[in-house]
Amino acid sequence: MDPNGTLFFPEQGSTIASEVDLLFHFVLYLSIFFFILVTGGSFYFAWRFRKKGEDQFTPNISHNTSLEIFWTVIPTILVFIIFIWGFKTYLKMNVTPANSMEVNVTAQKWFWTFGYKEGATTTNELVVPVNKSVKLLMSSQDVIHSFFVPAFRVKMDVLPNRYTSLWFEATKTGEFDLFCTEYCGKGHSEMIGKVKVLSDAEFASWLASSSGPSDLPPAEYGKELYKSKACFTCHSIDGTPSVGPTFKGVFGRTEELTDGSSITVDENYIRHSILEPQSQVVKGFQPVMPTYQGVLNSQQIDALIAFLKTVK
Ligand code: HEC
Ligand SMILES: [Cu+2]
Repeated sequence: MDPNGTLFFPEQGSTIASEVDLLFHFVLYLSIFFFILVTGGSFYFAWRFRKKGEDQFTPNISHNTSLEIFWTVIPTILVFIIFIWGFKTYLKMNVTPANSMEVNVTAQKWFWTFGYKEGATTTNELVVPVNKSVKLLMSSQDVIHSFFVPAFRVKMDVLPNRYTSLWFEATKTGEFDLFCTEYCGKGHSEMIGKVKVLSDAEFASWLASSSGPSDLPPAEYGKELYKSKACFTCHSIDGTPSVGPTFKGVFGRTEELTDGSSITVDENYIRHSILEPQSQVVKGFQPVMPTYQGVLNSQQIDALIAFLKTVK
């Protein structure tokens, strides 16, 4: 199997990938072999023993004990091989190595948030070191999502109200696709991210620089957050209508709310919209904005407000 991927498989990026592929190919080729043997045999015998004349009699064969034992024992052995092999691989994928680095994963409509115990949080980008086992402790804020990194051959449902976990060890640096594979509403197809695998040194410096406060000017930091915290998936900055109101000219705009009242967009309203989005819903929109409580700290909210003021 080519580690860079084939027509049918993405590249192999984790320790478990080649094992999963090997088992898959064993089952696949074994099935193809028996498919050809059985269908080919059926056609051959139908032709070989076709009726050749009116006075032909078929011998009365009721069974053949050694043949029956033969075609029972061989498949049983093969099924056992598949079971034991599959179970061993399954155990390996499910038992997290003790020295794993832990990352919290939060899924919500329609993005991923990753939390590191050093304080860094990222959105839609999981950053991990190479050659180190990583445990993901995952939960959802709303509906069922599913975490899938094809190159790592790992996939696990992410549920509300309970933790699920998975682990992997990346074997090469680079960027790998991350998908949500449980239909979770109309933004499901945009719930995509990246796993960025860095060398040990790069990871250490990334973690150090991402954990402290940012030294960018607030409006620029806010623009970065607009992209990295997935605001852009629902809010445009050029006036294009989307799932949420456009940010073009948002600051100072008068907004009609679903409860009939109207409000002028100011700092407090924006802060409120980010932390408690369901409490004031803009008329003409669905109440689908997720809360950013616990995702954004106050410095980040300040930066977003500064950025929104510049979007004209
Ligand atoms: C899943 C889609 C979605 C995401 C992601 C999202 N929003 Fe929203 N947002 C909405 C919707 C829908 C509304 C309108 C309904 C409402 O007011 O709750 C809204 C409303 C708002 C409003 C009020 C706008 C107005 O015109 O009154 C602000 C401010 C806002 N969002 C900021 C943000 C920020 C900042 C982010 C990123 C940190 C973000 N949103 C991420 C969907 C989203
Ligand atoms: Cu999802």
